[in-house]
Amino acid sequence: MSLKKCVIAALCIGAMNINLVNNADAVELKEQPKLQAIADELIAENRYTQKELEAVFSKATVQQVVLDAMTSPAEYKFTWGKYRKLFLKEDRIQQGVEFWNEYQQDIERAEKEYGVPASVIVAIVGVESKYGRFKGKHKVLDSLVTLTVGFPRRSKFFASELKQFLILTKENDLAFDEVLGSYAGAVGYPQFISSSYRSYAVDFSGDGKMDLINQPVDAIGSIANYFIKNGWKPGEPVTSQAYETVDANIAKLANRKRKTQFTAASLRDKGAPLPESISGDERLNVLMLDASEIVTEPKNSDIYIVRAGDTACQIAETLGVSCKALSSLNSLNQQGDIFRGQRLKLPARSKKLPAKAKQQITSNDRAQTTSIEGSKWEVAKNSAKQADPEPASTVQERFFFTHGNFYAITQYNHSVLYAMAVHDLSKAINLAKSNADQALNRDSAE
Ligand SMILES: [Ca+2]
Repeated sequence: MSLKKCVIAALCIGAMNINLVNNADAVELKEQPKLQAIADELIAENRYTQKELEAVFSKATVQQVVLDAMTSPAEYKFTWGKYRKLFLKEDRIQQGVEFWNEYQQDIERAEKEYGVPASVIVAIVGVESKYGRFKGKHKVLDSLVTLTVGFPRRSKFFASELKQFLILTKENDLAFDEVLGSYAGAVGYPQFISSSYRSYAVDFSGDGKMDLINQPVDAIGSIANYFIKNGWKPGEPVTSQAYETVDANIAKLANRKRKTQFTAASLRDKGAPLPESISGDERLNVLMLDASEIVTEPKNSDIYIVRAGDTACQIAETLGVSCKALSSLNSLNQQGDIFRGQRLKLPARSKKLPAKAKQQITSNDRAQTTSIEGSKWEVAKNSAKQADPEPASTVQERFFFTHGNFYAITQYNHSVLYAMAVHDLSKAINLAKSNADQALNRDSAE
């Protein structure tokens, strides 16, 4: 099938779900007005000649698999529970610590120079490419050409990215027909799209190249640079603690917006239990995630999910296991620091499980918190109210006070669920890293 026919077919895919192409077809630039328009701009800007561009596009092929990925309904059904299951896995946390250890000097240099926490930089690399393990296997040239000519709904966006990609590859001496990325054209460790690459990539390794595909150090500096250029405020938090219930006046303000909406002072006036460290003029949002997005885990009595107010030894006692064994199995530090939402592996029970504990494990399976929060957070007064019997409908949601830095993360990906996943992963990695460092210090002291 020629591409011309494909494009006409593409206009119908929503209604008819027909195959756009059976086989990858080479592109004839002159037959594609959208591509020729990009070419004309590049020629007018003296970046390419018509002949060069004809050669470029002759290497491009339309990929049905890219269109399938874009139109997959799964794309629009991501819930918080799915995000968490995908990103807050033990291996992603552990590999985050390994990545951090491997590039510690550069990650800490980025934190110092840009003011973006090391753990957030690591979490982004973890969420985006699993620390470089999955940088994408689609030819970016093919993906962007396919989406420009075959995906009308966002054709303008992808045409612009295609133009940026062609400039980028020339500027950075990259082989335009060899660069691989996601089906939407995002590349490298941080999965930058071409326009972000050109705007925010830095040569953090100092070798004269900005290479986000092969140089993790460049990715580290570029992610920090991206955040600082997109409103990251050094030293400020991302979210305050998750609340299961909040004052009715605050609940009325709850929304799903990315941006901050209210001053801390106005929220305090309405009864928000914000930490004193937050100044009155700081702006926040009241974000609500509903029950359909709250994670549900398979029943597994070998795992305990930490709730607000738990301590390691109290959990051990309730569940009839040894506190020492629990701490050792989960590599807890000497203070036994745990965090809300943490999944603790349970050691073999030293005595019969008390009925109360069985009940607790079951309720743990049913009702999960939506956020991992550091143990440093004081337990909210509001959470304590949970003991009161409440109608089911009032415990179907969680509230978060989000800060400007939460918005900065959503600049990377516009989903509030994405930002929450990055935030939670960063906290989990931070804790695992600090535990690993402490264990290392203990070993070397002995
Ligand atoms: Ca470099």
